[in-house]
Amino acid sequence: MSFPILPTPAQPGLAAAAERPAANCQFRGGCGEVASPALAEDVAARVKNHPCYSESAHHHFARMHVAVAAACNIQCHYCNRKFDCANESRPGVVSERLTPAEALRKVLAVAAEIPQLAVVGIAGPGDPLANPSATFETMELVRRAAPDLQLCLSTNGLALPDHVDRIAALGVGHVTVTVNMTDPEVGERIYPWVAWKGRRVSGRDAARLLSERQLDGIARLREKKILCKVNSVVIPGVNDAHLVEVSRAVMALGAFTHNLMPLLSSPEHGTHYGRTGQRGPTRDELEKVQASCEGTARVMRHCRQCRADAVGLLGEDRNGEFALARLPPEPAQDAADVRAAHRAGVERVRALAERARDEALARLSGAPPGLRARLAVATKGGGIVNQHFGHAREFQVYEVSRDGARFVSVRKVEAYCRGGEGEEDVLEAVLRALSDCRAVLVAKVGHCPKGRLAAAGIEPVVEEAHRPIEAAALSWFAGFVARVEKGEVRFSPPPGALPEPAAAVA
Ligand code: CLF
Ligand code: SF4
Repeated sequence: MSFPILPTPAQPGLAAAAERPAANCQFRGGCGEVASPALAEDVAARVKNHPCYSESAHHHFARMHVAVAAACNIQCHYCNRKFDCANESRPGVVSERLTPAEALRKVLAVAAEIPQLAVVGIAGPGDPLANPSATFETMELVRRAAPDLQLCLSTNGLALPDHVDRIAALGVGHVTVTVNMTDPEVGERIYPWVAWKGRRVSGRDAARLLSERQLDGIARLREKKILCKVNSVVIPGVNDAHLVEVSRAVMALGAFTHNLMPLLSSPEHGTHYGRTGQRGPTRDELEKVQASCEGTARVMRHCRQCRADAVGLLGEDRNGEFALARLPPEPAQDAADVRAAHRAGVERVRALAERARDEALARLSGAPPGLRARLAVATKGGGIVNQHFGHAREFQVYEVSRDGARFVSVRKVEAYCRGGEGEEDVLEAVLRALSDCRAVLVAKVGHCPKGRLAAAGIEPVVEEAHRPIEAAALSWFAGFVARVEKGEVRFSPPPGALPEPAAAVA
């Protein structure tokens, strides 16, 4: 028996009310934000500083995961228990597992050092709800010690319906459920078994049970007004064509956003998929699946598939600085006032960035509507073009048009510059990673890579350095439009250009 899909309800917290669009901007969440209808005030307030629920927030706010949840209650073919939970982390051993008391010590130490910290999450290395005592005790301790930090957890959903009341009572505002299928025929190719009431259920029955529990849990989260993000691992040939159905089902139940992540699979991970040669999606395949879901869901595109012990802004991992052995013996003093000052500072920075974006958009009002281009940005945070090309370990790719700058994806790379020397093979890989981009906006770039980028048709741009990303992207685009109009450059649409924003979310 499959889980009954409820009639499509109004999206919790979504209001039809129009928010003032910026100049001619049609993306009401702000350029670069996921295309979506305007958010109700209470929902907007809950997502605006959460780095995973808001693309804009991930430039300014950090999260940390505390690895208190060791056990798991299901088996995924992309997971090897010696490694992290692949639902929320790239494969890699967590450095250390923590007790709730150790987790609190670590949270306070991180909070004292990283004023951007906004969220404490539990995402493994197993499943948080297969370890309810440790998970909830940790959350209680953090809630009492640092009430301004948002609590977040990520689960496979099997035990979710049993714990939603407790989650709500603890004030956990954000829950991620990994939903890879709603069709048990697909599911049996992903999950060999689930543990249920003291026995193992396998095959199609396991997938059916898991799916029913996941969907039931998502519906219950909605009843409690807890924001739910759904993660799906895109597995080519297994669930890639099915994920649009998943998207429809979870959005109908009230999920807030859908995060479609590539399968990470390699023989050395020791997973079933790794051993049997199941590959992950190519960049184009992933973007195609994301685009197919975009008509139904807010699609998250800035996920970094971080580890279950990650610390810092999404693009960085500072966990190594906070190993237990390096922490002060007593809990550090909390620095709530420093975090409050950071939040206030971010508000001022955002206001300035929005003004700069609106001015740039106004200058583009006469640009041809069909003209668009992709560009890459090197940033180390703050929403600014502020990273040296050779130091960048990732580039953020935007698609720009007269309507604004929309976030497309993150391209992870190795840093080109090592010890003052450029690595040729690394540069080749960077050029491949940015092959769909017309330009790369950086704080600085060396002479050699500058020439190689230009030869590859990717314009290295330093003139926009230290400006807010959206304004910088739009400003470069204004120059691009002028050159197209003069016939100096030929326009061709980016491969797999983003679809139009969803008119409404079901
Ligand atoms: Fe962590 Fe997940 Fe909460 Fe974020 S991560 S539990 S929602 S605080 Fe974020 Fe990391 Fe992607 Fe997860 S970037 S893997 S989506
Ligand atoms: Fe591994 Fe996470 Fe799947 Fe459990 S839910 S088997 S920890 S990937």
